[in-house]
Amino acid sequence: MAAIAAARSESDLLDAKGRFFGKKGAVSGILKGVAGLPVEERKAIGDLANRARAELESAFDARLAGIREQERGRSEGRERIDVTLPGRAPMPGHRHPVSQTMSDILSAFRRLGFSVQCGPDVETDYYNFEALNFPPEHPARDMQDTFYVESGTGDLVLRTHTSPVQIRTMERRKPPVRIIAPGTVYRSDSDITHSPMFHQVEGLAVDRDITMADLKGLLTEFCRMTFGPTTPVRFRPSYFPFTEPSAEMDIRCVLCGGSGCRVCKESGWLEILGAGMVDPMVFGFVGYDPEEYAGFAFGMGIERIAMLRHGISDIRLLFENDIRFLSQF
Ligand code: 2NM
Repeated sequence: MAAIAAARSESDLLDAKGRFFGKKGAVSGILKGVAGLPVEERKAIGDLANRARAELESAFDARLAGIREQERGRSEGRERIDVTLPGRAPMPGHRHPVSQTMSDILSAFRRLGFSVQCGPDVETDYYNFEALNFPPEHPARDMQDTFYVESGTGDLVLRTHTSPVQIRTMERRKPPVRIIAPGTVYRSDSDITHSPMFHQVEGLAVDRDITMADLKGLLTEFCRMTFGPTTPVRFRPSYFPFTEPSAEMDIRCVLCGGSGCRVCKESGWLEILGAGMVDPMVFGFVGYDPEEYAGFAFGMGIERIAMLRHGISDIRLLFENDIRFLSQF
């Protein structure tokens, strides 16, 4: 009884039980001895021994229940949940500002009737330059400006624009065509406004009676959807090898409202995109008859638009992936 009372844990108690009730235990010895006693003593001693065993067993059981109860009380104290503690806030991520801007631009053009087309990042010289009417000595083809891929044949490049997607689509499909080509493009250029890897959306519409008025109408509507319904816009003449005539489109400076600031270089206007009527030479490469069809095309840089939207002054911030910077958008 003293050993039972002294047990502090379940394993103490089981040790004690083993000592008395085990094969060579004291109680087991007494019970075994009963059989060898003279007949006249056997019944009395046997009864006493059985009573002692029963008492010890119920004392063990009671102590075991007591120890378990104590242990439960201890662990409840230890493990109690403090429901007044503040919760663990989830840390949801969000889309990169360039991805957000890309999605918004694609949504706008989808609403205007365009469907999305994609193509490879590694292109042939033919699709990236030749079919787009770049002359053999055009400066954009220079090793300084274009990333060439070591292919043995020397005619693979990292695409410098997504226009090759338009060529590939026109090769496969007859007009009418209304597509936009989003994607990653590469140019060997790096400073606060240029990254060697950036993103573009280009668009193309070809049909029997497309005119420059369609180009102006569509792109004006796009700018109103993207920059606000009263945003003033203007078109300026420009030049691209693959369009004739060509234009650049500006919006009223979103930062100063036109009065002049550092971002718009005191002009009051921000350049948003390049555009033009597809050059008949390009139609020649894809087998469209320039007498039957006309089209317009345009292209814009996504990082530039994301930077204007959020007032970001250095393009490299977009690609350093510092979460303290990105989580602001
Ligand atoms: C621009 C500006 C003007 C353009 C032209 C074509 C194609 F394939 F149809 F000839 N795709 N994209 C284009 C025209 C792109 O980006 C500033």
